[in-house]
Amino acid sequence: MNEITRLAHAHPFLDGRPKRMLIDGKWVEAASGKTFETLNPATGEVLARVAEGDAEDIDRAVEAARRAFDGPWAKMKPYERQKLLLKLAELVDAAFEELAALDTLDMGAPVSRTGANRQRAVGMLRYYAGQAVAIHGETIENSLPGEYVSFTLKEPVGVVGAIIPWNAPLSSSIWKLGPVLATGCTVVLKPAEEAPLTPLRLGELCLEAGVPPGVVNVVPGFGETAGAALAAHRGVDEVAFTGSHVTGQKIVQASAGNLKRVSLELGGKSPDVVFADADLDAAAPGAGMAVFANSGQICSAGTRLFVERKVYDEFTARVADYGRSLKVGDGRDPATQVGPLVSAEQLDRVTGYLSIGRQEGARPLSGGERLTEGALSKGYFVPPTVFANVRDDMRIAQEEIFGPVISAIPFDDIEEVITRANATTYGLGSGVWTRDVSKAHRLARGIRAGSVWINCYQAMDPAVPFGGYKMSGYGREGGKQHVEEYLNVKSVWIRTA
Ligand code: TXE
Repeated sequence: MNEITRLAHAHPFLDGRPKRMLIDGKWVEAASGKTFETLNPATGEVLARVAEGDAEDIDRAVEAARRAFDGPWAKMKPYERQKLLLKLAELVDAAFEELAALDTLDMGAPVSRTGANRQRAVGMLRYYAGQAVAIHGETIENSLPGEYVSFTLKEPVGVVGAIIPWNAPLSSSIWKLGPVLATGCTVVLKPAEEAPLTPLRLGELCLEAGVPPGVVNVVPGFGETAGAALAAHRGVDEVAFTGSHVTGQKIVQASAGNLKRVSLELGGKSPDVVFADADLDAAAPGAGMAVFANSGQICSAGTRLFVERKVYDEFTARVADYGRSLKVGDGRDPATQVGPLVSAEQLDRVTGYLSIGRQEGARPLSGGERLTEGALSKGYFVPPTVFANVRDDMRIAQEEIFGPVISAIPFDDIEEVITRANATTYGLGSGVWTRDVSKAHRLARGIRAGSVWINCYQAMDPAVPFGGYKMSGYGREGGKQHVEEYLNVKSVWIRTA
């Protein structure tokens, strides 16, 4: 951790080198020559100026990705792609402290969080390295009269446009690059404008690992320009998007021009259900960190905290105490547990919801206001907040806040809480805290969401799929299913007699 803290104070990637974009294996300026600033959200200081890609750069990158896809890359054996992924895993492992420090600087997450992600980042690449040599079709018995053999081939979809958010730049980038490299696709990666630095550094590591020119392109820029151009581009075969549901809807519309494939990992308003019989000592910090981790900027955060009425007052007080016990501050301090929000815009959004919550009649048991003492005034800090007196129909119980804000709601019985937990347009994560295996099982089946965490929250592994129901999107990341998202199935028939 000390090494990450040291790097976060004097980062070699911020040495004044221009932050260009990666197209066709080369670092180039934007065609327009434009650049934009990326800031440290803990201090408001400018970290770097970054080349600002737009439609013309996206064109160049998509062309390069197409050439690469049609070139020698297509003929590379799975074993060679596996070797590349393993090499990249090795380089990410070696540069891990540096990458974690960049995440902390660019989006604010504390080093205690970014520094704990090594296994996730490196493990993901190793997992996809394994998947590279596990891709196979099937031989299928058919019932046609005569002699026919039928089998399937799995083929890479082609050029992927990957659009990622800012809340976990390192792992979001790897989650897109892993299956691309495993399957033999090529990619144009569009980082979020709030946090482009780690994806650019990862682009350098891809080149160092020997990824051929054009296979991985990284084009930073804004959503309405670079992102929209990528989503609409007719040379792109698939868009893999992570972000808000509103932008997800735009992407689906933009994709219609050439009916490209789309996978969407969108927001959530996930229920976290605490029964009175649960181990409350474990559930209080568990339910707290289900929202306070990463300052609430996690799509699957368990923000609707349903608590069985008989322990509601006691339990919400405990979660509020837990929230108050967390150290909020600059993520570079190893003692910090909750960093700033990513931007002034997110700060406005989250503090807006804090006011809405109060106006709606909710009562903050902890937090509830922006922090402005001393050095915190320069950054975008909101403390862990627990709202009590929340009703299901309040906006703070329905809309994604994306800040460290829990809306705590009482419930009386199991069937009722399942219905209420499902009364949302989203369906990404969910939690259940109980010692009763029957209740746990009933909720695991009853909740309409892509993940159900029982007596834990936010457990993730490269081998386990993650994704949404309803307006939290479609497609899965992680697991074998993720690799399938990047493959086409071709059926082959051979008449043998
Ligand atoms: O998201 P956007 P923003 C939610 C969260 C947050 C809200 C707004 O509630 O408060 O979204 O955040 C690119 N065509 N999540 O504005 O707009 C953009 O450049 C193509 C949940 O940051 O979805 C960035 O790279 N691309 C979430 C990416 O989309 C476009 C994570 C995400 O930005 C585009 C982030 C367009 N028209 C926010 N407009 C999660 N699921 O984890 C923007 N982009």
